[in-house]
Amino acid sequence: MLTLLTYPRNAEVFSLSPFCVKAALLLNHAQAKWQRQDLRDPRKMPHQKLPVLRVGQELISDSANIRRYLEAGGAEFDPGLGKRERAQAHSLIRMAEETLYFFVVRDRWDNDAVWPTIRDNYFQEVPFLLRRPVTGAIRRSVHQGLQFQGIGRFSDAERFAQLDGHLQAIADLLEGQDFLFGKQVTSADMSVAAMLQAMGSTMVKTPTVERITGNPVLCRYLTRVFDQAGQMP
Ligand SMILES: N[C@@H](CCC(=O)N[C@@H](CS)C(=O)NCC(=O)O)C(=O)O
Repeated sequence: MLTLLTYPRNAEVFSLSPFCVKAALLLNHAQAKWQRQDLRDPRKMPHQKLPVLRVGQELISDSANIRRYLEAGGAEFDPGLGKRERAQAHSLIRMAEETLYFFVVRDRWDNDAVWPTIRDNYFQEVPFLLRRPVTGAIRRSVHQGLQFQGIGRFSDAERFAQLDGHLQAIADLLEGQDFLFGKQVTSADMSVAAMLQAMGSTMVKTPTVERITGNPVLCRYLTRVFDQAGQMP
């Protein structure tokens, strides 16, 4: 039995982390037998990040490595896609994980309206009296990361203009079809849907959240991807 080491649930959502959700989608589509084990502190993990897949004594860190492991065992996440479409799927995955993801992080960590829920949810195991100083330092380092990545430097207006462009591009790709490459879920859907779901499920209804929950094309798409994936532990 494989074990996915994952951040805990966020209400109905499999995990607070979209990368853990992506890993769960990959495992379900590969029809693997797996279970979850929730962690809040990834510091003992190979990359100090989650998800991690435990296979016997081995720890496979990073959702892309988990994908490669499942493919080595025969899983096929892009059935029917040719070379050009596989390259396009690869680009969409990079857009999801290296662009959309940072909108989620910015909305959760660098937003005073959301921060108390992050502090008291992600860090509920830190004793109450230590929680503010410990989490304050972590929040400052995430803030610096967002400045370095660049998204932290945009005004709200600039950021929303960019986000609207990304979301419109996804909606345009979905026009007339169920999934990004047609009738079947592919690897690109697993990354894009995981990021959109995270963006729409931040614990406070921010303008970013409303851009997902108020968009019927994206909401229907998310329902299709998660319905196809089946039950997750
Ligand atoms: N490239 C990694 C990204 C995983 C990742 O960024 N995980 C975040 C949660 S969404 C994490 O564990 N962060 C902890 C940290 O950076 O300290 C993957 O695809 O699995």
